[in-house]
Amino acid sequence: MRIEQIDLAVVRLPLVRPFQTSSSRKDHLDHILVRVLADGVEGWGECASPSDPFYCPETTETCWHILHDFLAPMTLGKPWESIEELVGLYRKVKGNGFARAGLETACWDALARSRGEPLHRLLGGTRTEVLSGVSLGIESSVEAVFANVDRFLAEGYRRIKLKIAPGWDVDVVRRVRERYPDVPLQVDANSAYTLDDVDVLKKLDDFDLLLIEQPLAHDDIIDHATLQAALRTPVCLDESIHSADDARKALDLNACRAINIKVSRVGGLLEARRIHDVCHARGVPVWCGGMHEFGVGRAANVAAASLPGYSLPGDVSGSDKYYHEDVVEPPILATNGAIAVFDGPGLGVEPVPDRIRKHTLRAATLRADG
Ligand code: OSB
Ligand code: MG
Repeated sequence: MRIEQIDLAVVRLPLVRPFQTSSSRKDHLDHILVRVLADGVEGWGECASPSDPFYCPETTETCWHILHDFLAPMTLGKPWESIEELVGLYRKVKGNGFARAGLETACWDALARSRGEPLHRLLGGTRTEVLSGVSLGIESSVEAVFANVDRFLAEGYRRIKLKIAPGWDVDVVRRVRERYPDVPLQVDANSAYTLDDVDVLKKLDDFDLLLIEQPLAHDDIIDHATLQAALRTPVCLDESIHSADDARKALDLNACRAINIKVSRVGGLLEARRIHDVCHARGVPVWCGGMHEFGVGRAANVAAASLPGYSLPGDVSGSDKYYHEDVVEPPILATNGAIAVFDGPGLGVEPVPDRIRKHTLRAATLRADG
């Protein structure tokens, strides 16, 4: 294949309800949609970076810069036969996983479409549906959390994840656990604690949690190993894992017992699959995380989560949890807490150009040969 053209668009969608984590609060999201044209076939990807550097170092603006000034010039007009070869064209680019994921996913989509095959088949997915949980933000009261839990359990979602932060942790989790004794429950701290907080974190052992996600620093695996040794609850890493090598090292150190694989965070589907493979070979459960992706990135997440090792329900919920109107058709929805894996070619959903245009803040087109 050979990429003839890359279109970038910063697209802003309002959120159905604001989302608050230990580090930021959002009422709309700006993601970059990437469209490649390769051998006359279109492919779509999404760069779902937050606009601020509070989850990880990347932002929408750094993604635009890396895509526009490095990834596009390094790939336009260059031949590649496989995604491994494509990624080799920009191997020199360090980090910047969200930016890389946007372009890489678009190339997977184009490759799959050029072969008339669904993306999950190219990846080696085995599941026909993926199990879906919800991630619930920090609220102004526990009652507001109860209302969210009630609503999403009624919709059939399989597990609840609560965002926690210092001051919004043990009491909230206790009250949720008391009210829902049997619900599969886990928590996500987005790196808001340190080893000084080990006594607080140990109290969470009482609530039969599936796991505690990224309690310590975003770039740490050493302190997490110390913490895991002190906890019964499995630690799950999110922010700290960017590659299969990171996953191998974290598992060798016993820094975690589960990994949240985000296609967006790890540079795309190829590295997501490699992380899956490392974990699967060791019997370590993985699940598919999300960054509130629009339909393009969400469809890529569904394809990733169709791999056999995704044994835990993920954060990939129906897009109606976040958006009134998504940018793709058909909309991605969960039924009884599961999302069907799409069987159309490529991502299996079609971006709707008019909707994308309506919400575009900035756009650029880059072509091979200038
Ligand atoms: O840590 O998993 C996270 C959203 C934004 C930033 C970080 C995270 C999240 C989520 C939402 O938990 C997952 C989703 O529903 O897409
Ligand atoms: Mg997380």
